Amino acid sequence: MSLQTDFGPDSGGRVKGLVIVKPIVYGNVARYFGKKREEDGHTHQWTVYVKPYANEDMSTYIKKVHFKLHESYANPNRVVTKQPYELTETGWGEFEIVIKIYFHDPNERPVALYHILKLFQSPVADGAPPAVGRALVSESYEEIVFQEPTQLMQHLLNSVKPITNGPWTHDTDFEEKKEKTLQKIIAAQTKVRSEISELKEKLHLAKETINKFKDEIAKLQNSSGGGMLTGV
Ligand code: SLL
Repeated sequence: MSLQTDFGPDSGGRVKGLVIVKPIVYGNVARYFGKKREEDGHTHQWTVYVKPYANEDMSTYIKKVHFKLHESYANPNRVVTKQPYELTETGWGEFEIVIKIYFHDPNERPVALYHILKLFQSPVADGAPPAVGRALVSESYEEIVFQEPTQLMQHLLNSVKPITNGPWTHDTDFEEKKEKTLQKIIAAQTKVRSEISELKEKLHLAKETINKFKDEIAKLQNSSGGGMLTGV
């Protein structure tokens, strides 16, 4: 790549204080065959993927993506060098897939993501009825954070172009998820605050009671001239 040589072996050196964040979505979709396949016992077709959260062509800065599958697969190390960064397979079981993203800049360390391949619908998925005739989706939002990238990487990250001119959507409504998560955090905060103030109130009462008893004891000790308590 001529650009790489333009910037020299150190890719132009690191840009001090610069942070560039690239939001991504990774995960899998899966579809049940409807029955177990005779020849190999496979039950599902699935696709594991990494895609940009925004409508951006990641091939500008991504060199390749490695998908490391379960050892039961013939050649578990699969490399995808072109967009879309995805891999389709069939199988019968769930397992962890290691997704490793390599960048064009050799000075930028690869990033690893861990995804549990999901084939089977959870019994209660957010109270929603099981998806019938529809592919199951299990995906996550993540951000690749480039801390002080090199000049080359800065150049590549800032020259991304859109992939499509059409609409750009995801199976998961991450905005809604974000809002719901935020509401949950606020509700938890409110609960913790009220529990703290309840406990403080209890502590205050307990201290008051202790002081009352201390006073009583002191009074009794004074009135009995410091001798034994004789009972009231
Ligand atoms: C399980 N721990 O027992 C997991 C392993 C492995 C899934 C799941 C192999 C397909 C093939 C396949 O689906 N492996 O190449 O025949 O659930």
